[in-house]
Amino acid sequence: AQESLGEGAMILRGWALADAEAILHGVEQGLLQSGLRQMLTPGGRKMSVAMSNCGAWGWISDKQGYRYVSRDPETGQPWPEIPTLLLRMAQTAAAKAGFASFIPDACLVNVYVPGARMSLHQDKDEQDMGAPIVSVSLGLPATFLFGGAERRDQVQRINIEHGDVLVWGGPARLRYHGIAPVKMGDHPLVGERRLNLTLRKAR
Ligand code: MD3
Ligand code: FE
Repeated sequence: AQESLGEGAMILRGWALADAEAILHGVEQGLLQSGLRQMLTPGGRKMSVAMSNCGAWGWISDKQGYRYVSRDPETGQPWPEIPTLLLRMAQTAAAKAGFASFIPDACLVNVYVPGARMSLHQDKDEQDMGAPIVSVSLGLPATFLFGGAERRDQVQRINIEHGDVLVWGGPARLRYHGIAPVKMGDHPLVGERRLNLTLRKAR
């Protein structure tokens, strides 16, 4: 099933379900090399979401700001590779939403325990705003907050579940968005957490 959330935004419900276990395994292999960490905002506050990356470029936040870097600052090593199945799944999802030839070079791994949240923000650190972002959600459900082009714009609440894939491009690419505090629960495959994988073209 696919639903449009307005121009450029599409939800592919259950698109990742069949591959969820293999994708989770691939991502967890990478986390053995580049572990999860709670990054600091430029203002010096610890984020509630734990993060890591895979791909040629990884997104980081610290007191210096937000940016993409080719090495994990914790290890000094390159980030692990994007699991092949995840990469292919993101490309077919992007094509389905109308974005052919999407070549992600970055995948941010977000892990939410109950209570973790992501406040309303725009994704502006990528060089090519013509490329979409594909997001894959695994584990506990969440309420996705989808705003407009301005922070003050009204916010839609959208329930996102295990296996849902969302594609954001075109006019939706710079819309404000966030995640409401994740509720307690225990997912049979993923446990007491929510994973979100966002595939991006950073450079
Ligand atoms: C809409 N992550 O990592 S993914 C992020 O579930 C982020 O962890 C959330 O926002 C999460 O930056 C939401 C969905 C998403 C990602 C990028 C977008 C929605 C977007 C860019 C533009 C508009
Ligand atoms: Fe975002």
